[in-house]
Order: sequence, then structure tokens, then C-alpha cells
Amino acid sequence: MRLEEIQLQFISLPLKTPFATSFGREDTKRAWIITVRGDGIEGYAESVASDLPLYSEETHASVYYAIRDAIIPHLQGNIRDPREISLRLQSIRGNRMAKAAVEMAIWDWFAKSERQPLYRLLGGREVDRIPVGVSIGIQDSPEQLGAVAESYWKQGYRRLKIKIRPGWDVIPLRMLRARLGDEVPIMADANSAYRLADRDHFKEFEDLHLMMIEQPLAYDDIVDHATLAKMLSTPICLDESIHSVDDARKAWELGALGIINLKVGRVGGYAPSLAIEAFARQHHIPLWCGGMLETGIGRAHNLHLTTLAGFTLPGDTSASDRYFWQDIITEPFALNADGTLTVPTGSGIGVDLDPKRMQEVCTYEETWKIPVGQDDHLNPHLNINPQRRFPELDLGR
Ligand code: OSB
Ligand code: MG
Repeated sequence: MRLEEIQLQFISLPLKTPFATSFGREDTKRAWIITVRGDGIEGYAESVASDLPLYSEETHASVYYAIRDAIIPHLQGNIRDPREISLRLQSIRGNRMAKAAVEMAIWDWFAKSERQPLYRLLGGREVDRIPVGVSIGIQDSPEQLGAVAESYWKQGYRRLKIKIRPGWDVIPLRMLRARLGDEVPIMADANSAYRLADRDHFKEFEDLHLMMIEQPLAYDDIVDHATLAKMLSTPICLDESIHSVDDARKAWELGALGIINLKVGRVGGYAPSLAIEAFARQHHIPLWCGGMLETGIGRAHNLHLTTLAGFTLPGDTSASDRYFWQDIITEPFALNADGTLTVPTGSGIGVDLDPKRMQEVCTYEETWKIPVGQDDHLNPHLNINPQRRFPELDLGR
């Protein structure tokens, strides 16, 4: 199988309600939608990079340049297996969201050529529904948080994740507990808003009976998380700190994590994701699939991944209507009454872009030919893409 071209479409989708975290506030979802083409088949994926480097260092601009200048030269020649792609790209450091977006589109393309749903190629279980949770941003008041969280709980979401930051943590969480009772699975996500010096403050979280506290300390830390984890009975879940199966192993060995949040974009693709899933299964580490407010394209990818046996907890893959007035796929994801989303069963990711909606929300697009050349024998000395240049990158809105 040979790739002929790769297209990047930049989309800008209004969120129904602004999403606030300890690092920022978003009212519009912007992302690159990636399409790869070859042998008359298209594969789709989405980059989870952000407007600004606030969650990770990657941005829409860095993804654009990484794909154009560094990744494309490695896509030439015959591709026998989508597992190859991650190996071909291993000489490129960092830029994991860019690499993941391309690799994921190639997995979809490959699964479609085999007329198989993607989860089957990934080695997932034959399950038709995935239990899911919801991630709730920082609200204006504890009362508002209570109302929002209660409404999601009544819709059927299986667990509630509450974003926290210093000044918005124990008090709203305690009020939420009082409102919903002790049976509701609640967790907190700090997005690195605290320091180890806040260790005593975390003792106040203990009687809230949270499922876990996600990424309390620095985005690049493992060691201080280990110190904190040893002081608490509430499990620590790592998100930002884990970029590879080696990071997961080191964090596990140091006692820094009890639970893993896996995002394919954050770790650089399905190949490293499968390694982390296998590691979690082997060591009985609870694992769940994180989210980055994806459109229906990324959402479909997340559901296929979550069919793997290592995913033991409900993740952040919520229904389309939790985020958007109108998604960019023809059949948006709806929450089933039992708090699940249905895994698409068609070929590949099993969802299609809605061309009319794409016209409304796409502000920029560019297509590059894949050079016709040699197979990539993991050659780190391939030339940079001759199509590169440095134009004004005007992404619109
Ligand atoms: O930390 O998990 C996070 C969204 C953007 C950046 C970081 C995070 C999140 C979420 C949203 O929590 C999860 C979702 O609903 O997609
Ligand atoms: Mg997180």
C-alpha cells in the first residue's frame, strides 16, 4: 500500500459552553483534521494540539511544520503494516501529537483497505458499547458546579471528573459530595496546578473519597508525584507526565502513579498506546482513555482504542452534544441510557465527515503529495521535505 497525498484541514468549532481548566479557558475547539489518501482509500484523524502551548508544548503551528517538514519524507514507499509508521518516525523527537495524528489516519486507511473496523486491527475486544464519564470544567460557583454535575449524572455518565485549581478544590468538591451522595464516582483533575509544598493541603482531599486525583503536580514531574502518592490513600493518576511506555514504567517503579490516563496524541500514536495498554494490563494498573475535546473523528478513534482489555475505568470520551451544537461527522455520538457510547462497526473508524459542515467550519486547508521514493528503512538521513517553505500561515478566525 502506498500513500499518495496528505491533506490538512483546519477547523474552528464553537463549544456549547466554555471549558475552563487550571491552565486556561477555551470557547472554541480548533484542530487539524488529517486525511491521508492512497489506493483510492481515505483515512482520517485529528490532531489534539492546542491554540497555545499550555497543556503541552505542541500547537497547531508546530503540528503543521512537523508534518510538512519532518514527517512527510518518512511516508514514502510501500507500507505493509500500520505498526511500521511509529518506527519510521522514531528519529523525530517530541512532536508526538503531530506524529500521532498522521499515524492514526494511516491506521484508519489501513483498516479500511482490509474492510475491518479499526478496533479489530488494534486487537480490541468485540464489545459494542463503552461505558464513559465526563470532564467538567471550572465553574463560576459551587452551586453551578452542582447543577452541571448533577445533570450529567442524571444523563447516565458513569463518573464525573471535576477540574480543580488552588482556590477551587476542596470546598466545591465537598459541596458536590453532599449534593450527590457517596455512591457517585467522582475524581479531580488539577492539570499541574500544585507543587509538592502543597502536600498538606492534599490531606484535606482524603475524606472526599475521590476515585483519584489526576496530575496534581508539575507537567514534567514524576519524582514529586511519587512523594505525594506515598502520603495519600487517594490514588494518583498521571496525564501530562506520561509520554511513552518507559515513562509509565518509571512512574510505576517509583510509586508515582496508581492509575494511567492514556491519550493517543500525548504519547505519539497507537503503537506506543498499545505498549502502554499492555504494560498496564501486565501490572494490573487501572487505565482509562483521556480526551482533548475532540471532534467526532478523534472521538471515534478513542472509542476503538477503549475496546482493548486494559481499559478498565470509564474515560473522558463523552457524547458529541456535551461539546458541540453540531459535530463534523454525519452520525454524531449520542449517550445511550446506560451511560455508554456505541463503537462504530463500519470499516476503519466507521464515521464519515459531513462535507456541508466541514465547509462551514474549515478556515484553511493544504494538501501535500507524498514523494514517490524508496521504502523508508528507518533512515534518519532522509532529506527534509522539498515542498517546505515559510509562508504566512493564516489559519483564519
Ligand atoms: O487534562 O484531561 C485533561 C481537555 C483539554 C486538555 C486537557 C484535558 C482535557 C479534558 C477534557 O479533561 C476531556 C474531554 O472531555 O475530552
Ligand atoms: Mg488531565
